[in-house]
Amino acid sequence: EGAGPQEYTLLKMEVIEPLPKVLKSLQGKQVSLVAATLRPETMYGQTNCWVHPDIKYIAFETVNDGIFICTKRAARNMAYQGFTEKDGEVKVLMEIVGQDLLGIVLKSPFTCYPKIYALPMLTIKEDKGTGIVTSVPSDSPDDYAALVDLQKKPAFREKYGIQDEMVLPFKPVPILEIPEFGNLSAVHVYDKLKIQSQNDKDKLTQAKEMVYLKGFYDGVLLVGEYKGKKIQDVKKNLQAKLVEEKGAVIYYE
Ligand code: A2H
Repeated sequence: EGAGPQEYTLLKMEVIEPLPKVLKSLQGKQVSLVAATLRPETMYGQTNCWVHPDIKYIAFETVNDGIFICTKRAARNMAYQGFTEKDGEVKVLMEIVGQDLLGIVLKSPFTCYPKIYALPMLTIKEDKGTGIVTSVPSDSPDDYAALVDLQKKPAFREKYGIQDEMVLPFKPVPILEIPEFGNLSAVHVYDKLKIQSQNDKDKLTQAKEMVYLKGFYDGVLLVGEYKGKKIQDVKKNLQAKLVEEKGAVIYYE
């Protein structure tokens, strides 16, 4: 990783009312699970949100964007970036373990699915981003592998209390055309490398390297107002559009 701070697009995945039991005390407020992404141009393809069942998250109040749910570590960073009333200070409203966020219903900007669900991903790192990830299985090999794990393994769903309708209807959406990989590049490399699960670490690293460079330089959008344009030319515009429409904020770490 480079010397300077990394810029992320922080996507606001808003909890749909009525709030679930664990979040009842926040009723009446706008509550969002916030996900750090490097790929704002892929948000058209979101199918779900990922949380780690064992990671501890907090809810805290921001000045302009309602209540955020993320790791305490990320909230502290945000407190030094103007997200909270007092610089450097996070007022923790609630602590929640990931397990208790599973199955929560969300709406998220740009995706064609009006409702998506928070689902378990076991490879989320506690010390990166917000500990919450938005899932784009068309273009992220990690996301596709984790979604297939849930779709193929009823016992895995059962273990975490995930209902079939939270998982089975959600198909990867063709949003980017990448030369040689087609319009579902993550699916293409997953099949090609014969990836078995989200824990197939070495192959997933290889898969990510294969898709990333090609996607960035030669990928073309298939949907939205920049349909037909190259990603590298419109990535910044799409990030700006998300921010303007209050669907995202910029975050550094
Ligand atoms: B990306 P970098 Cl379509 N643990 O967003 C594991 N992964 C995390 C994370 C965490 N705590 N926080 C963020 N991420 C993921 C979209 C995407 C991403 C696509 C393709 C590739 C891709 C949709 N998921 O990332 O180490 C987030 O997933 C490939 C690495 O800071 C975020 O962008 O470079 C990316 O990893 C940030 O990883």
